[in-house]
Amino acid sequence: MPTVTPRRERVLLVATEWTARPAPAACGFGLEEALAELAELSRSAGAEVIGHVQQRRPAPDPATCIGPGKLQELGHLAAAGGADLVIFDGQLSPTQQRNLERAVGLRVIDRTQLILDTFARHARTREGQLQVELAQLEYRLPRLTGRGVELSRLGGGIGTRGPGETQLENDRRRIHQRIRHLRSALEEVRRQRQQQRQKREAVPLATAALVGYTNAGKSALFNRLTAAGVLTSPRMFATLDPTIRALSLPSRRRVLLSDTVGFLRQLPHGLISAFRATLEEVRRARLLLHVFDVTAPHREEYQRQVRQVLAELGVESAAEIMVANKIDLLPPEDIAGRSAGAVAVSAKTGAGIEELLARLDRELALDPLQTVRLRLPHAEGRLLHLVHEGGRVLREQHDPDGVEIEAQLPASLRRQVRAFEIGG
Ligand SMILES: Nc1nc2c(ncn2[C@@H]2O[C@H](COP(=O)(O)OP(=O)(O)O)[C@@H](O)[C@H]2O)c(=O)[nH]1
Ligand SMILES: [Mg+2]
Repeated sequence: MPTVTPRRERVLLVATEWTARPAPAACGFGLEEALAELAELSRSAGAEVIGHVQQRRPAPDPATCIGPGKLQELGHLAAAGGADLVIFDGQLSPTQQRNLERAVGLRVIDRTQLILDTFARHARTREGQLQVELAQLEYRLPRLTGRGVELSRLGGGIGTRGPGETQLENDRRRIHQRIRHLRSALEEVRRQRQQQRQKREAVPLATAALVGYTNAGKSALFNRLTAAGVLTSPRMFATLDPTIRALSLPSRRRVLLSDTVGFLRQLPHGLISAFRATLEEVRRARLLLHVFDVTAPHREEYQRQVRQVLAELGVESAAEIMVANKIDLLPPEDIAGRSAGAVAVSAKTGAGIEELLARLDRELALDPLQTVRLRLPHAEGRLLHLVHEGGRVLREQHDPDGVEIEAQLPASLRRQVRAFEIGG
């Protein structure tokens, strides 16, 4: 029997820019960048992009987001290209979404739904899966309600009102039930995660975190690196969390590597809190591997977005290694020009991985952990915070004048608190 591969969904993209609205601060995304990003996200969700429509206008149309002319253009494109789905950049109200679906005769979703779908597909931890489902349901609820309003307005038609409303009520009740269930399951998973972290932290190992814009290839690189670095004592670091692994560097030094998600501009609300938990690992990292896709036309813009997320997380002092990924997609003569200052690698072929491991080794050697005793006056709250954030506090004793601390600090951080060291 011939194997059947599911056909990829054919999608049309719509990017919009509202000229009467000031662009959100620090958002360097114009129409071009927004389209490129949307195309990448769509492909990552398994779709085939068959075309796009752009619209620049003072403000969105309340009923259909884009204007009537553009809507017609979209309809023609969809018919001509045999589209299955339309994806809008930005957010659609439930009403706009419904009106658009009716006008184009196709399913229409917005960037938030696309992102939720992508993350649902890629979520590897139980916590991630629960959180994404929760965000998806929360997104769906008001959209159900929207249809409820519409149905009751239609009212009267035989067989529409009663059963329609009942069905909606049932749907709503089921969703609320599921949401309650997900919330309590999440609480349990978080508790376990906290316990795991405490166990991990009992072993003083440096953590390196992979950061980088969505699709840069962090997870691919995570798999490549952890396959390359032989795990010495797996039982010791066994963890339920598949996004953290111990790996052993050429010097035999061991390091915990963590994969992350959530580096994306304008993240859907429900997901922000989800990623806070995962990004906690980033805040604890001594070293960041900032991965970018060398082939992405707007890679500098993506790097800025990543740095902005890092700044929001309060991560500013960790050392950073830039990693230019996907060099297998470039002709050899173009690689050096596009990866200046970065380690050039391919997670796919394994090219450059040895160099990356060696580089990691060197960076960690430059910043070894040292045990120190400090006495910080109360006025030095900022330094106390730094010590907690960047080091591992072994003992802490408060008295009326200040606080005495014994901690393991990276050498770089120790230099900042040298004035407060005491003998011991
Ligand atoms: N050609 C090529 N594709 C890659 C490479 N690394 C990752 N990819 C692809 O890029 C996409 C995003 O990778 P993923 O690891 O999920 O990115 P993440 O969002 O940063 O974790 C996937 O389709 C990968 O197969 C690489 O080195 N070369
Ligand atoms: Mg990933």
